[in-house]
Amino acid sequence: MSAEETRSKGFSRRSLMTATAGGALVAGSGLGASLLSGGVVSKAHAASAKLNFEPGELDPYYGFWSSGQCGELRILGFPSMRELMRVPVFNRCSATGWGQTNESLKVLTEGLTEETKTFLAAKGMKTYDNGDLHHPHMSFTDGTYDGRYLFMNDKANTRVARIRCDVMKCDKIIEIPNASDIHGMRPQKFPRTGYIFANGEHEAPLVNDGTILDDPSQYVNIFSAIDGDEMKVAWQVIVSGNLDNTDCDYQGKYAFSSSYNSEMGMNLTEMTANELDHVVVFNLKAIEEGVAAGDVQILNGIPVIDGRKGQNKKYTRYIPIPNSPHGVNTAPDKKHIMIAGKLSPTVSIIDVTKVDALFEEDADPRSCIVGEPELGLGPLHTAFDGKGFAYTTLFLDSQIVKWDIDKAVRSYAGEDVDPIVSKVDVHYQPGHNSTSMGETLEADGAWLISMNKFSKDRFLNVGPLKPENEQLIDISSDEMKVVHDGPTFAEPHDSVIVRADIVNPMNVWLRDDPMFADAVAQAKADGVDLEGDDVVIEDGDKVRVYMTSVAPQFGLEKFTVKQGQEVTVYVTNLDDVDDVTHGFCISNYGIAMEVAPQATASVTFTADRPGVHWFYCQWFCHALHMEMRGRMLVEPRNA
Ligand code: K7E
Ligand code: CUA
Repeated sequence: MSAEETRSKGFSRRSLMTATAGGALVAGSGLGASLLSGGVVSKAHAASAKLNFEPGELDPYYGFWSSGQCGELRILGFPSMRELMRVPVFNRCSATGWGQTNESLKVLTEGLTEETKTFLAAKGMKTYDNGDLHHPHMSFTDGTYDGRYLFMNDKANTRVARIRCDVMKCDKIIEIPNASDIHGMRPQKFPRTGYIFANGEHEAPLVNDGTILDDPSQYVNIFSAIDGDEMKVAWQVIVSGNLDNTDCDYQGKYAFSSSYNSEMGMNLTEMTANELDHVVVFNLKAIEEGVAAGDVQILNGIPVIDGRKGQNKKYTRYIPIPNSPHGVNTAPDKKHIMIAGKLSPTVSIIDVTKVDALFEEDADPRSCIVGEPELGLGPLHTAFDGKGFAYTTLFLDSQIVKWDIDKAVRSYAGEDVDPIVSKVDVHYQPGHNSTSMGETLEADGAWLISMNKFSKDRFLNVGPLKPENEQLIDISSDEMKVVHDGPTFAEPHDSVIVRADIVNPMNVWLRDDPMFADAVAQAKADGVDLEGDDVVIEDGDKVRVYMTSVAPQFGLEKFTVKQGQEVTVYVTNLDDVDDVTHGFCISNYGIAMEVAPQATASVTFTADRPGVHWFYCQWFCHALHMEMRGRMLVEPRNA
């Protein structure tokens, strides 16, 4: 389905065009006139017509929302803004058992460094149970979303995660060694993803073992390229300055990271002293060649290249940018990259066709800047409509500014043109904004979401902690129109809006899914048929309980274990009907998990509390859902 058709189901531009061609139907009406002047307003009508959704009507887009310090990914129907699902990633989830089931613990632990595992084990923890998820982005093929994966960062504990879009579950989480606090993160756009580029935000000693402490001159920052298929760090680059956000070009040649605190200051005054900070350009081919040639140090198994300012190699270039730049956003024109000035009222426009020249000797590092429009106070992030316009959030002005990229370039070249098209007030203090398909070559210019940090008076008061406010803006005409306020809990930073036809999740699990391959292998070793047997296998101090579930019954009405035994319960949901998910919860044992149709889920715990403990289905599945229960009998140790 094309973007056009997706957006305008039921009110298609094509049928309008036909009507216009027919003439008399709309002659003289405002609609007819606007269509004749280019069809721009027809999109406004199409978009507005689809703002209100009838019950049961599906959205034309998926929204994938970060949740900041909640650590999960949220899926919305867009533009209705109906929250469809929460996918636990870096957080502990009470409903699904994420962080407790063996399947999720494998994902949460296998990518941690040995040092972190030791550190956590001393606290009795297997993994971190918090995260700070800022930037979700979908994998690309040839410059547009391909529906394979979503990738996201954890600023709190220096991790990058991947969600499989076929089941919408996280299947890989890796900690990034050598770096501190992954912030900006983007997948490679071309030819495919490929690399995931990840910025280490905070500077620290490269070997951070306490040998170097209060000596900032020895701190460094680390940029990482992760192989998104393998979920392994491919290489890293040491850079100067704190890395903030990142994006890459549509040629597959360069990545760009904004960098505040080029001063490498340790306090606010030091960090904001310079008028100019910089954007670091990473030359992917040169870095790959340097890694192949062995111009690296190997740290924690990763080849690390020195790309600091002043080294005279071909790996990086530093473009001076005013002032503490933040957002980095590549336009769908394949040519321009927008760097938001944050403390400067400007957005600096990099022309990617002029970046090759930066790597020649004695090149002026600002020769790739082709525009620097002054847009308003506190520019943070920029989105695009695919029609030559850019939309930048102004944090301090509480506005979105729509501006003309071509006019900004011409104005920088000396022509007397004003690039600003219009501004709209938002409520209040916007951070990221996203347009429908806006970070791809298929940007369709229908919608923009402004993700505002403060809601203040926009909703009923819920106490000192207020929700954020996300405002839906119709951008199909020059005048941007706020058409919906959406309160959100802490704290979506960023989002991507993906055409619904690109995303095709399954309705039930496949029995050979890798997510529960370990359970299948263990059952096989025990001679158990997961899809038929309900048995208890005692193996010394360990007990393995295999149980099927078909609404409204578990395969076992009771099982007996001894106090102190390590018990693993495997539940296989044999229902293969859409939406018949079961849960497995053992009361007063702190055990609960989700078992979706055709999945096997497992949980391991020590049966240290003797007595009768009911297990029950915690996912309402059937008229007899309350009856879906059984007993775990725990024999006292000395009985
Ligand atoms: Cu601007 Cu973490 Cu993307 Cu938030 S960052 S706003
Ligand atoms: Cu099974 Cu509720």
